Amino acid sequence: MKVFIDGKFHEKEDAKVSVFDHGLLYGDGVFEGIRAYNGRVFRLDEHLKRLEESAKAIFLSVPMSLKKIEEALLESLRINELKDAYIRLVVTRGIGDLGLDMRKCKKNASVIIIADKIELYPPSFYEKGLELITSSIRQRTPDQLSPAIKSLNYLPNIMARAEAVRAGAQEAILLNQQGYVSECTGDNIFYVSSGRLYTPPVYAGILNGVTRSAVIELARNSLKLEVEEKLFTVHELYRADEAFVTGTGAEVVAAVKIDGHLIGGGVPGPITKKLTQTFQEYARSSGTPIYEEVKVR
Ligand code: PXG
Repeated sequence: MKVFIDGKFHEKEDAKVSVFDHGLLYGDGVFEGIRAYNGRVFRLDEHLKRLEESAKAIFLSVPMSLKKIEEALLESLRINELKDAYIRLVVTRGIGDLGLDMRKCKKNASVIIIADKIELYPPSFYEKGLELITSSIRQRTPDQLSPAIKSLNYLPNIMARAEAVRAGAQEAILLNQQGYVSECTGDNIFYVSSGRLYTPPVYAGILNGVTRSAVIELARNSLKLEVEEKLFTVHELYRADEAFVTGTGAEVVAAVKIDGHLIGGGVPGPITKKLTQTFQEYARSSGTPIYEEVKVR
């Protein structure tokens, strides 16, 4: 495997950053998790735009243009001969001294691209659905650091995920400081009631998920379903007909048990199944081609 760091490709064993990189010392940096399906990168422009916005929010000047990052990302996939892949794009603050001051990072920020084979979740995940718990860890408030920034600070999410695993569940729901549902540790959340879809709005304190946006579009345009972004509590989840989570890794997967409550009888519901299938077909037939130019008429 070859890893891109600041303009050069390195073998996996030699792909290293300095111990003085503020990404390591302070989690000072931003990232994206991106997927390629069948030779095409899914919603690359949206991921690059979110990266740019995250970077801007933390005064991180990305040392490459988005066009150059796109080229490097596609080249990473080609050099590793990948068609279906998971891509981790990271921009760290770069090398500084042992102080918090970002001005001490004299060297440019570092751009890292890791393109790896995708580790698919087991099929039972999709057939049976997931169990979720509500985490004791709350989503941070937007006045601390906006949850819309995909930064290298994932410790709250990691701790919440560990809480889920200890409880025998797969994902954890983070409530915001007002007690409303925000999102899961690496996924956004939806529920279905009387044929309508509901998901927390961005102001609930969520990452504006690329999969979430695609699912909202597909639900409205392809499946002709109504989708409402609104604040809700776990109570509405417990009494929902169906619930599911969305994310780059998981795509669309049913949540069938939440805090011990069975959702929709404890099996994936018809709308979730239809959305999972519609999303998978869409993801496998759209996106930026890795190996050939798009013919423009
Ligand atoms: N919320 C949070 C907190 C996330 O980290 C999502 C929602 C879903 O967003 P997307 O844009 O992926 O639909 C995420 C995304 C991993 C991994 O390695 C995690 C994410 C993405 C890719 C891989 O666990 N989180």
